[in-house]
Amino acid sequence: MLSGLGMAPVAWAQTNWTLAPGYAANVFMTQNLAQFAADLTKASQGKLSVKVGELGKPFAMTDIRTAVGEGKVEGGNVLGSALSKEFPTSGADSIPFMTSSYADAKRLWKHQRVLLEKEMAEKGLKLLYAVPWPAQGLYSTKPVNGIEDMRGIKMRTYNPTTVRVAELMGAQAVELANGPPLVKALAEGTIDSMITSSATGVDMKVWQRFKHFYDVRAWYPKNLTFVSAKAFNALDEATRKAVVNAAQAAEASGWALSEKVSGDALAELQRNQIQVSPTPGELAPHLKRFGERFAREWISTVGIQANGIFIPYYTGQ
Ligand code: PCA
Repeated sequence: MLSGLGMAPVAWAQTNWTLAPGYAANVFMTQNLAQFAADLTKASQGKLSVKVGELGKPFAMTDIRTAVGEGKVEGGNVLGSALSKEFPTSGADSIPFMTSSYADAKRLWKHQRVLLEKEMAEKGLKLLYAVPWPAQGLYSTKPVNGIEDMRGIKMRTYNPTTVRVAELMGAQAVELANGPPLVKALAEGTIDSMITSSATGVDMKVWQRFKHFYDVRAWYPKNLTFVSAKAFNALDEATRKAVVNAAQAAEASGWALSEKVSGDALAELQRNQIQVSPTPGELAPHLKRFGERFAREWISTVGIQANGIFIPYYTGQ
Protein backbone atom coordinates (compact mmCIF):
# COMPACT_ATOMS: atom_id res chain seq x y z
CA MET A 1 0.00 0.00 0.00
CA LEU A 2 1.34 3.40 -0.93
CA SER A 3 -1.04 5.43 1.17
CA GLY A 4 1.49 6.83 3.62
CA LEU A 5 1.90 10.59 3.44
CA GLY A 6 5.08 11.59 1.69
CA MET A 7 5.86 8.05 0.60
CA ALA A 8 7.46 7.89 -2.81
CA PRO A 9 6.07 5.35 -5.25
CA VAL A 10 8.18 2.23 -5.45
CA ALA A 11 10.57 2.63 -8.33
CA TRP A 12 11.63 -1.00 -8.61
CA ALA A 13 9.73 -4.09 -9.49
CA GLN A 14 10.11 -7.24 -7.48
CA THR A 15 12.15 -9.99 -9.12
CA ASN A 16 10.88 -13.55 -8.75
CA TRP A 17 13.15 -16.56 -8.75
CA THR A 18 12.23 -20.21 -8.71
CA LEU A 19 14.84 -22.78 -7.69
CA ALA A 20 14.20 -26.26 -9.04
CA PRO A 21 14.99 -28.99 -6.49
CA GLY A 22 16.54 -32.31 -7.50
CA TYR A 23 15.06 -33.99 -4.40
CA ALA A 24 11.68 -34.14 -2.64
CA ALA A 25 10.55 -31.49 -0.16
CA ASN A 26 11.20 -33.67 2.92
CA VAL A 27 14.85 -34.38 2.01
CA PHE A 28 17.24 -32.31 4.16
CA MET A 29 18.89 -30.81 1.06
CA THR A 30 15.55 -29.37 -0.05
CA GLN A 31 14.65 -28.25 3.48
CA ASN A 32 17.90 -26.33 3.63
CA LEU A 33 17.19 -24.89 0.17
CA ALA A 34 13.74 -23.75 1.33
CA GLN A 35 15.36 -22.01 4.31
CA PHE A 36 17.83 -20.31 1.96
CA ALA A 37 14.94 -19.12 -0.24
CA ALA A 38 13.02 -17.75 2.76
CA ASP A 39 16.08 -16.07 4.30
CA LEU A 40 17.09 -14.50 1.02
CA THR A 41 13.59 -13.23 0.29
CA LYS A 42 13.60 -11.57 3.70
CA ALA A 43 17.11 -10.17 3.39
CA SER A 44 16.40 -8.61 -0.01
CA GLN A 45 13.77 -6.36 1.59
CA GLY A 46 11.13 -7.05 -0.99
CA LYS A 47 13.33 -6.81 -4.05
CA LEU A 48 13.69 -10.52 -4.65
CA SER A 49 11.19 -13.24 -3.95
CA VAL A 50 12.65 -16.75 -4.08
CA LYS A 51 10.62 -19.91 -4.05
CA VAL A 52 11.52 -23.57 -4.33
CA GLY A 53 9.70 -25.58 -7.01
CA GLU A 54 8.47 -29.12 -6.66
CA LEU A 55 10.54 -32.18 -7.58
CA GLY A 56 9.84 -33.22 -11.15
CA LYS A 57 7.51 -30.30 -11.87
CA PRO A 58 8.38 -29.90 -14.55
CA PHE A 59 12.09 -30.74 -14.37
CA ALA A 60 13.64 -34.03 -13.31
CA MET A 61 17.05 -33.54 -11.68
CA THR A 62 18.81 -34.50 -14.90
CA ASP A 63 17.03 -31.67 -16.76
CA ILE A 64 17.56 -28.86 -14.25
CA ARG A 65 20.98 -27.75 -15.43
CA THR A 66 19.76 -27.35 -19.04
CA ALA A 67 16.56 -25.62 -17.91
CA VAL A 68 18.64 -23.05 -15.97
CA GLY A 69 20.92 -22.55 -18.99
CA GLU A 70 17.89 -21.94 -21.22
CA GLY A 71 16.35 -19.50 -18.76
CA LYS A 72 13.31 -21.70 -18.09
CA VAL A 73 13.98 -21.50 -14.37
CA GLU A 74 16.39 -19.20 -12.54
CA GLY A 75 18.26 -21.80 -10.52
CA GLY A 76 18.39 -25.26 -9.06
CA ASN A 77 19.81 -27.67 -6.54
CA VAL A 78 21.35 -30.83 -7.97
CA LEU A 79 23.96 -33.46 -7.26
CA GLY A 80 27.19 -31.86 -8.50
CA SER A 81 28.99 -35.04 -9.53
CA ALA A 82 26.09 -35.95 -11.82
CA LEU A 83 27.25 -32.99 -13.94
CA SER A 84 30.86 -34.15 -14.12
CA LYS A 85 30.79 -34.71 -17.89
CA GLU A 86 30.25 -30.98 -18.38
CA PHE A 87 32.03 -29.75 -15.24
CA PRO A 88 34.87 -32.21 -14.64
CA THR A 89 35.96 -30.80 -11.28
CA SER A 90 32.49 -31.41 -9.84
CA GLY A 91 33.44 -35.11 -9.74
CA ALA A 92 36.25 -34.57 -7.23
CA ASP A 93 33.92 -35.20 -4.30
CA SER A 94 32.98 -38.67 -5.55
CA ILE A 95 36.44 -40.15 -5.71
CA PRO A 96 36.38 -43.21 -3.45
CA PHE A 97 38.26 -42.83 -0.16
CA MET A 98 39.66 -39.39 -0.84
CA THR A 99 37.59 -38.01 2.04
CA SER A 100 36.54 -39.96 5.10
CA SER A 101 35.16 -37.27 7.40
CA TYR A 102 33.27 -33.99 7.20
CA ALA A 103 36.54 -32.20 8.00
CA ASP A 104 38.20 -33.82 4.94
CA ALA A 105 35.17 -32.98 2.82
CA LYS A 106 35.33 -29.36 3.91
CA ARG A 107 39.01 -29.09 3.04
CA LEU A 108 38.41 -30.69 -0.34
CA TRP A 109 35.59 -28.24 -1.03
CA LYS A 110 37.85 -25.27 -0.34
CA HIS A 111 40.13 -26.27 -3.24
CA GLN A 112 37.44 -27.71 -5.50
CA ARG A 113 35.24 -24.63 -5.22
CA VAL A 114 37.76 -22.28 -6.85
CA LEU A 115 37.94 -24.43 -9.99
CA LEU A 116 34.30 -25.41 -10.13
CA GLU A 117 33.10 -21.83 -9.78
CA LYS A 118 35.22 -20.95 -12.78
CA GLU A 119 34.02 -23.91 -14.87
CA MET A 120 30.41 -23.03 -14.17
CA ALA A 121 30.92 -19.31 -14.76
CA GLU A 122 32.31 -20.12 -18.21
CA LYS A 123 28.94 -21.70 -19.00
CA GLY A 124 26.88 -18.84 -17.62
CA LEU A 125 26.12 -20.33 -14.20
CA LYS A 126 26.67 -18.73 -10.82
CA LEU A 127 27.52 -21.29 -8.15
CA LEU A 128 26.01 -20.23 -4.82
CA TYR A 129 26.72 -22.94 -2.28
CA ALA A 130 27.38 -26.66 -1.79
CA VAL A 131 26.27 -29.12 0.89
CA PRO A 132 27.50 -32.71 1.29
CA TRP A 133 25.39 -35.81 1.66
CA PRO A 134 26.39 -37.99 4.61
CA ALA A 135 29.10 -40.58 3.95
CA GLN A 136 28.32 -43.12 1.27
CA GLY A 137 27.85 -46.72 2.37
CA LEU A 138 26.77 -49.99 0.82
CA TYR A 139 23.22 -51.35 1.12
CA SER A 140 22.50 -54.95 0.32
CA THR A 141 19.68 -57.47 0.45
CA LYS A 142 22.13 -60.23 1.40
CA PRO A 143 25.19 -60.19 3.66
CA VAL A 144 28.32 -59.15 1.77
CA ASN A 145 31.44 -60.98 2.87
CA GLY A 146 33.71 -60.43 -0.09
CA ILE A 147 33.86 -59.27 -3.68
CA GLU A 148 32.22 -62.51 -4.95
CA ASP A 149 28.99 -61.41 -3.30
CA MET A 150 28.86 -58.34 -5.53
CA ARG A 151 29.40 -60.11 -8.88
CA GLY A 152 26.39 -60.06 -11.17
CA ILE A 153 24.04 -58.39 -8.72
CA LYS A 154 21.92 -55.40 -9.73
CA MET A 155 23.28 -52.25 -8.21
CA ARG A 156 21.50 -48.89 -8.26
CA THR A 157 23.70 -46.01 -9.45
CA TYR A 158 23.31 -42.21 -9.43
CA ASN A 159 26.48 -40.70 -10.99
CA PRO A 160 29.52 -41.73 -13.07
CA THR A 161 31.45 -42.89 -9.96
CA THR A 162 28.75 -45.30 -8.82
CA VAL A 163 28.48 -46.66 -12.37
CA ARG A 164 32.25 -47.25 -12.54
CA VAL A 165 32.40 -48.81 -9.06
CA ALA A 166 29.57 -51.19 -10.06
CA GLU A 167 31.51 -52.12 -13.22
CA LEU A 168 34.75 -52.69 -11.30
CA MET A 169 32.93 -54.95 -8.83
CA GLY A 170 31.35 -56.93 -11.64
CA ALA A 171 27.86 -55.78 -10.64
CA GLN A 172 25.18 -54.64 -13.06
CA ALA A 173 24.60 -50.88 -12.91
CA VAL A 174 20.98 -49.70 -12.82
CA GLU A 175 20.70 -45.91 -13.01
CA LEU A 176 17.73 -44.75 -10.91
CA ALA A 177 16.84 -41.24 -9.82
CA ASN A 178 16.27 -40.54 -6.15
CA GLY A 179 12.50 -40.33 -5.56
CA PRO A 180 9.72 -42.22 -7.36
CA PRO A 181 11.94 -44.31 -9.71
CA LEU A 182 14.02 -45.60 -6.78
CA VAL A 183 10.97 -46.16 -4.57
CA LYS A 184 9.40 -48.24 -7.35
CA ALA A 185 12.52 -50.36 -7.84
CA LEU A 186 12.70 -51.04 -4.10
CA ALA A 187 9.03 -52.03 -3.95
CA GLU A 188 9.36 -54.31 -6.98
CA GLY A 189 12.63 -55.82 -5.78
CA THR A 190 14.50 -55.08 -8.99
CA ILE A 191 17.74 -53.97 -7.29
CA ASP A 192 19.95 -55.96 -4.89
CA SER A 193 22.31 -53.28 -3.71
CA MET A 194 23.23 -49.60 -3.80
CA ILE A 195 25.82 -47.13 -2.58
CA THR A 196 24.33 -44.06 -0.94
CA SER A 197 23.98 -42.31 2.41
CA SER A 198 22.22 -43.31 5.59
CA ALA A 199 19.98 -40.29 4.98
CA THR A 200 18.79 -41.45 1.57
CA GLY A 201 18.22 -44.93 2.96
CA VAL A 202 15.80 -43.44 5.47
CA ASP A 203 14.14 -41.12 2.92
CA MET A 204 13.52 -44.11 0.65
CA LYS A 205 12.56 -46.47 3.52
CA VAL A 206 14.96 -49.00 2.08
CA TRP A 207 14.26 -51.54 4.82
CA GLN A 208 11.44 -52.92 2.71
CA ARG A 209 14.18 -54.31 0.47
CA PHE A 210 17.65 -54.06 2.07
CA LYS A 211 18.71 -55.78 5.27
CA HIS A 212 22.35 -54.67 5.50
CA PHE A 213 24.18 -51.36 5.52
CA TYR A 214 27.99 -51.34 5.43
CA ASP A 215 29.29 -48.02 6.71
CA VAL A 216 32.08 -47.81 4.13
CA ARG A 217 32.39 -43.96 4.18
CA ALA A 218 33.48 -44.06 0.59
CA TRP A 219 32.96 -40.37 -0.26
CA TYR A 220 30.85 -37.29 0.51
CA PRO A 221 29.14 -36.15 -2.70
CA LYS A 222 27.74 -32.63 -2.67
CA ASN A 223 24.62 -30.94 -3.93
CA LEU A 224 25.20 -27.62 -5.66
CA THR A 225 22.84 -24.68 -5.60
CA PHE A 226 23.30 -22.38 -8.58
CA VAL A 227 21.47 -19.78 -10.62
CA SER A 228 21.96 -18.44 -14.11
CA ALA A 229 24.57 -15.69 -14.18
CA LYS A 230 22.09 -13.66 -16.23
CA ALA A 231 19.52 -13.74 -13.43
CA PHE A 232 22.18 -12.95 -10.83
CA ASN A 233 23.72 -10.08 -12.79
CA ALA A 234 20.32 -8.49 -13.37
CA LEU A 235 20.04 -7.78 -9.62
CA ASP A 236 21.25 -4.53 -8.10
CA GLU A 237 24.45 -4.60 -6.11
CA ALA A 238 22.85 -4.72 -2.67
CA THR A 239 20.64 -7.63 -3.67
CA ARG A 240 23.56 -9.51 -5.21
CA LYS A 241 25.33 -9.09 -1.90
CA ALA A 242 22.27 -10.41 -0.07
CA VAL A 243 22.34 -13.49 -2.33
CA VAL A 244 26.00 -14.15 -1.59
CA ASN A 245 25.52 -13.69 2.16
CA ALA A 246 22.44 -15.92 2.28
CA ALA A 247 24.33 -18.56 0.26
CA GLN A 248 27.17 -18.48 2.77
CA ALA A 249 24.71 -18.98 5.63
CA ALA A 250 22.94 -21.82 3.75
CA GLU A 251 26.26 -23.55 3.20
CA ALA A 252 27.06 -23.41 6.93
CA SER A 253 23.61 -24.58 8.01
CA GLY A 254 23.58 -27.30 5.34
CA TRP A 255 26.87 -28.83 6.49
CA ALA A 256 25.69 -28.84 10.11
CA LEU A 257 22.36 -30.36 9.11
CA SER A 258 24.06 -33.06 7.03
CA GLU A 259 26.20 -34.10 9.97
CA LYS A 260 23.21 -34.26 12.28
CA VAL A 261 21.08 -36.17 9.77
CA SER A 262 23.96 -38.60 9.22
CA GLY A 263 23.88 -39.90 12.80
CA ASP A 264 20.10 -39.76 13.18
CA ALA A 265 19.64 -41.73 9.97
CA LEU A 266 22.04 -44.49 11.02
CA ALA A 267 20.01 -44.96 14.20
CA GLU A 268 16.77 -44.94 12.20
CA LEU A 269 18.10 -47.66 9.87
CA GLN A 270 18.88 -49.82 12.90
CA ARG A 271 15.45 -49.18 14.40
CA ASN A 272 14.07 -50.60 11.17
CA GLN A 273 16.03 -53.84 11.48
CA ILE A 274 18.84 -52.98 9.10
CA GLN A 275 22.09 -54.45 10.27
CA VAL A 276 24.73 -51.71 10.28
CA SER A 277 28.33 -52.96 10.07
CA PRO A 278 31.77 -51.71 9.10
CA THR A 279 33.20 -52.57 5.66
CA PRO A 280 33.50 -56.36 5.36
CA GLY A 281 37.18 -57.25 5.87
CA GLU A 282 37.51 -59.19 2.63
CA LEU A 283 35.85 -56.50 0.58
CA ALA A 284 37.98 -53.64 1.95
CA PRO A 285 41.19 -54.22 -0.08
CA HIS A 286 39.17 -54.58 -3.29
CA LEU A 287 37.33 -51.34 -2.64
CA LYS A 288 40.60 -49.62 -1.90
CA ARG A 289 42.08 -50.85 -5.17
CA PHE A 290 39.00 -49.77 -7.14
CA GLY A 291 39.23 -46.39 -5.47
CA GLU A 292 42.86 -45.95 -6.51
CA ARG A 293 42.06 -47.03 -10.03
CA PHE A 294 39.14 -44.66 -10.15
CA ALA A 295 41.35 -41.79 -8.96
CA ARG A 296 43.89 -42.50 -11.73
CA GLU A 297 41.14 -42.61 -14.34
CA TRP A 298 39.70 -39.38 -12.97
CA ILE A 299 43.04 -37.59 -13.17
CA SER A 300 43.54 -38.65 -16.76
CA THR A 301 40.07 -37.42 -17.77
CA VAL A 302 40.26 -34.14 -15.89
CA GLY A 303 43.88 -33.39 -16.75
CA ILE A 304 45.88 -30.54 -15.28
CA GLN A 305 42.91 -29.20 -13.28
CA ALA A 306 43.16 -32.26 -11.06
CA ASN A 307 46.48 -30.93 -9.73
CA GLY A 308 44.72 -27.83 -8.50
CA ILE A 309 42.71 -30.03 -6.15
CA PHE A 310 44.95 -33.01 -5.40
CA ILE A 311 48.16 -31.14 -4.62
CA PRO A 312 46.79 -28.70 -2.02
CA TYR A 313 44.45 -31.34 -0.59
CA TYR A 314 47.12 -34.01 -0.11
CA THR A 315 49.65 -31.53 1.22
CA GLY A 316 47.23 -30.76 4.00
CA GLN A 317 46.23 -27.26 2.93
N1 PCA B 1 21.84 -39.49 -1.83
C1 PCA B 1 21.62 -39.22 -3.23
C2 PCA B 1 22.98 -38.97 -3.78
C3 PCA B 1 23.94 -39.25 -2.71
C4 PCA B 1 23.12 -39.53 -1.52
O1 PCA B 1 23.53 -39.75 -0.37
C5 PCA B 1 21.01 -40.41 -3.93
O2 PCA B 1 21.24 -41.54 -3.51
O3 PCA B 1 20.34 -40.23 -4.91
